[in-house]
Amino acid sequence: MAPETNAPDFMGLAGLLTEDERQVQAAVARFVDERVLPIIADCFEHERFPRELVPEMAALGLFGPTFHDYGCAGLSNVAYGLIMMELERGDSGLRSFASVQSGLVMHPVHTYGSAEQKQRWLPALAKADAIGCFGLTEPDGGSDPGTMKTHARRAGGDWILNGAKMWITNGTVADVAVVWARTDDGVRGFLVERGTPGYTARDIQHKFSLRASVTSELFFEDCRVPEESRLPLAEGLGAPLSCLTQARYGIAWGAIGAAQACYREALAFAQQRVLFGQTLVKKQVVQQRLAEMLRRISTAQLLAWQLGRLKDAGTLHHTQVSLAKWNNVRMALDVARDARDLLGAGGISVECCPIRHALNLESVITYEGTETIHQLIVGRQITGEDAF
Ligand code: TGC
Ligand code: FAD
Repeated sequence: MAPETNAPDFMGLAGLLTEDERQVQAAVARFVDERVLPIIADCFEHERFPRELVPEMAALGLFGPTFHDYGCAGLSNVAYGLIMMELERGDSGLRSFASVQSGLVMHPVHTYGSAEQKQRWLPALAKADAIGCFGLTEPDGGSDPGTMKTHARRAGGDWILNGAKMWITNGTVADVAVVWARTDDGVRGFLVERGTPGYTARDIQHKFSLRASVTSELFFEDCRVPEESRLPLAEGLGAPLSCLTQARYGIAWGAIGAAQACYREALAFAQQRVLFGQTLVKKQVVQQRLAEMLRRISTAQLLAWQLGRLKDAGTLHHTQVSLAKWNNVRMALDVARDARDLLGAGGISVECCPIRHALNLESVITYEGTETIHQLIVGRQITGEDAF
């Protein structure tokens, strides 16, 4: 059978999926085609997060889909990855929203929370009756969270938080913030509710990337939270870093969707653009560029799929996620930039998707560990030497 070159699925990823996984992917693809693509360029241009889509995403079961309890769907990790891939084919902003809600908020509550915290928050987060955000990065540097300044001190049975978090997705729309702070006993996590005295959030304006996503600063000034709001099982920096592994896993899949969208638009353009008496697809250099995009997308797909298999088997190591996040986001950014160039001048318009994806991917390659950080994580795994 001839390989599929339009989606593209050249190496037959679809054939490696279960029927359930294929159905999940098809449902999310339909949602993206019908509900996201018609509005997303306008949202990006006008710096608007399409919040009206969130209840529909919840109804599709896209939040916390791998959990088997609290009203979640109990899907495989491969299915979760496919969800991320389809959402990011729409826009990195929507995938970001889902990454944060599932990987950075539901995951820590599920893994490190008390029975009461889980009961209170997980069903609400799954239904998007509550929105969450994750505050780790600080104004003085995100790559080294071990040096965070935000701190929490005990005051009777409560905790008093002081500090600031920066570049926080969903910050001003969140009902609950997972906040990481230094204490006398090491790093601890707190669930801070919107409206708690001393906790404020403010949007970061003038972004030229992820314009269809809310990014905020969080401030804590003598913010008092009860001991019941501390995540009891989260002890040390390993807890927030384990959450990053979940989100990075989703990004390794998501970036493929962005690349697929760019490749398809470049291919369609090259098939109809006539220059020097021929369509662009008849030019050797153009074929080489399209083949290069396809090669890189195909290898990223297989990498992501194997990552999902390892995660489903419970044997995934976080350094493998680093390698895939680095590879797949770099791939997507390069594909988006090249697709933008193939479209010529029209490629700078928001009416064509590659410029939007390329600008978004400038954030994606920075957040959840910059490319350099992931190279150093893999380097440390190879050599045993810490070169941060
Ligand atoms: P290090 O000594 O390496 O680690 C401390 C402890 O944590 C363990 N660990 C991990 N566990 C699970 N998953 C991971 N990814 C882990 N990485 C490390 C480690 O084994 C150790 O455990 P133990 O028991 O031995 O204590 O800590 P370090 O201070 O040397 O830091 C290493 C480094 C640089 C890799 C880490 O700080 C890092 O990953 N920095 C990058 C920070 C980052 O990615 N921030 C992301 C913020 S959230 C975000 O960007 C959301 S974007 C959301 C969206 O919109 O999609
Ligand atoms: P820095 O850490 O200051 O890094 C600056 C440069 O130094 C980078 O090029 C980096 O690669 C390089 N560098 C760092 N360390 C080394 C080294 N050892 N050797 C050589 N070079 C090095 N954070 C959250 O906590 N929650 C969120 O929801 C969230 N959402 C985000 C949304 C967006 C749109 C963006 C852009 C960021 C978001 N972040 C979030 C923050 C993100 O995780 C950080 O931006 C990222 O971790 C990098 O931190 P930094 O920006 O402070 O850069």
